[in-house]
Amino acid sequence: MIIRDLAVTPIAFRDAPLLNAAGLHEPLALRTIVQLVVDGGVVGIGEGRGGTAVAARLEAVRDAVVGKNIFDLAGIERAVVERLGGGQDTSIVFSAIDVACHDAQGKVLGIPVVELLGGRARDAVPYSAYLFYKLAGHLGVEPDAWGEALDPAGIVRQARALIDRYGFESIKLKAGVFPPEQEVAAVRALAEAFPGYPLRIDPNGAWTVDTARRVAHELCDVLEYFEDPVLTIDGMAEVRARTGLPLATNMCVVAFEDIAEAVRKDAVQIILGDHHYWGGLRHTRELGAICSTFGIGLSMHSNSHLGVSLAAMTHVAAATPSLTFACDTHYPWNRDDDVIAPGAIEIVDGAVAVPTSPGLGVELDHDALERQHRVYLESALRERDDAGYMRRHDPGFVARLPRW
Ligand code: GKR
Ligand code: MG
Repeated sequence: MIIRDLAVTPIAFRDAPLLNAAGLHEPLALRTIVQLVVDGGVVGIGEGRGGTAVAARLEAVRDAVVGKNIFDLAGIERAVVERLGGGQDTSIVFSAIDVACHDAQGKVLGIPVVELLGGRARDAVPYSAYLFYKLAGHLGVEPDAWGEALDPAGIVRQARALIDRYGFESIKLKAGVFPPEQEVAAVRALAEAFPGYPLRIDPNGAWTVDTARRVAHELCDVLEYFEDPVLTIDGMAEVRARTGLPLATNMCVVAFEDIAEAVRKDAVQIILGDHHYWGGLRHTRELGAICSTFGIGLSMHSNSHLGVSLAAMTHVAAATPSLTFACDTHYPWNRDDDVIAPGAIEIVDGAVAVPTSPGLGVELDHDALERQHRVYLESALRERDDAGYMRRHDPGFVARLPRW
């Protein structure tokens, strides 16, 4: 089953004015859709990070990938690394191709991707309600239907809306936006409004060790885990030593070579894997095995994404026994502009049922793909710039970490 072509389609889709430590989400978010055309009319699809740089790197590896067999993932990875060099930018490119290869493999064999990854550890994958501080609407336009969330009452309202619609059973708050006391108050309000729900807070390294220690003291009775309170492995090790709270990261352990130091220093008790960064589905399964070896928990990070990624995340999470936490997803924020045919994948009772049809179990809606590609072409947006957009809202904003 030889790859005959690789089509790369950069897309843009609507996003809400969500706040984080780096700034403010722009009106459009970016992704890249890849289609691998294989012998016999099979087309494997993948979704990866957006922006011109990623699309250009994918274009740059096309001739290295064309002619390879979809089952030769190691050979395809070697060819991509030879062309681009190692490192995370290359992992990002390979992972989109890896997902498309898995989709094609499943279609050829008539089995879902989860079976290719070793079989299901679960039939449905739980996701968490991913809350953000949020402006009422994008700059210069009318408020949107989500409403404003700038204080504890707004955050509880947002949680209620997400839980009512999707049935989520755990909650994550993106923090690092307001002074920590305000964010502690928001988590306390969530604990009161949703008793017994596992809660997480993630300020993306916006706090010093002292601030993190203070927040840990205030929230230790309600947090399931504390995500990236500080930036570095050493900082995380210090917070862990001083608080005993389980710490999670998608910022200081982002590749296999970071794991040894984190283990040695007991800096991280949960790694947030993400196949888009960790080199695809197979390597994410391997991450699960390494985490189990060292007694580290595994959860899943997300970024603004659409349904091809949600399907891939669901298959790999279902095939990874050690992934025992509800995964993050931005899907509720972005799904209105999805490029997959509707009906194949849905969050119900806080979880996504693992698709049972061949491959990823989702198909591209080619009209929708063309529509979102046009949105990309007609927009000036080529790379994500949360800080730049934030400065249009607050000219004094400096994306400095740690901030408090
Ligand atoms: O979408 O603003 C966001 C998030 O902050 C995202 O960019 C992070 O990568 O969700 C992510 C995280 O957990 O750090
Ligand atoms: Mg995070």
